[in-house]
Amino acid sequence: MRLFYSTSSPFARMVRIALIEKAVPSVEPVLVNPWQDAPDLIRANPSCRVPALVLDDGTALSESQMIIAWMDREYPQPPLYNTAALALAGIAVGAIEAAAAIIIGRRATDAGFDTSAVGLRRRRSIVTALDTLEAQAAALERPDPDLAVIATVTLVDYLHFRFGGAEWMPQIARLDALSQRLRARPSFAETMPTEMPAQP
Ligand SMILES: N[C@@H](CCC(=O)N[C@@H](CS)C(=O)NCC(=O)O)C(=O)O
Repeated sequence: MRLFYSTSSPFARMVRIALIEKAVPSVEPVLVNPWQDAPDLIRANPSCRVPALVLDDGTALSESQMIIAWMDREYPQPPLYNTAALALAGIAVGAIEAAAAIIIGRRATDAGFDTSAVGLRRRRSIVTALDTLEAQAAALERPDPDLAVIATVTLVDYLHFRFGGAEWMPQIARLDALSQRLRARPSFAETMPTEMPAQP
C-alpha cells in the first residue's frame, strides 16, 4: 500500500497515527505537497488532497475518515470506534476542518481572512470545540487511544503548530497534558506536525 501524506496535514496525521497504532503492515509513505499537483496524487484522489491510501489491488481511498473506517474494519485491533468516541471525534474533526479552513483562507486572500466574518466564525468553532473537549477531558483518558483521542490530540497539536500564542486560544490545560502524555507513544511522537521540507 502507498500512503500519500504531508508532514503538516492534520488529516494525514490522524491516518498515520491509526496505521501505527494498528500496526498495519507494508505501507509505503509517499511525502507529497498537495499544492504542487503531483499527477500520482491526482490519480489517487481527484481532489488532490492528502491523505490518500492506495491499496495493493490499486483501489484508492481518500478522505481521512473513510480511510480510518476502512482500516478499522480490516485491522480491528485495537478498535477505534464506539459511540462516545465518535461523538467526541466529530467535535475535534470539525475544529480541525475549521483550523484548516483558516489556513486555506489565508492563501486565498493574503491578509485579513482571520478577522473576516467567515474567519471569525471558524475561529469561534475552534474555541467552542476546545472548551467542550476540555470539559470532557476525563473521557479521553484511556489505555489505548481511540478515534476521539487521536482526533483531539491531532487538533491540539495542530493548533499550537499553526496558531501558537494566539490571544484567542483558550486555556486547555487538560488537553495539553493529554497531548504531552500521548507523545510517549511512537505513533504520536513520530507524526508531530512540521513544515513541509522544501522540494525541488
Ligand atoms: N476532508 C479531508 C481534508 C483533506 C485536506 O484538506 N487536506 C489538505 C492538507 S491538510 C490538502 O491536501 N489540501 C490541498 C488542497 O486543499 O488543495 C480529509 O479528511 O482527508
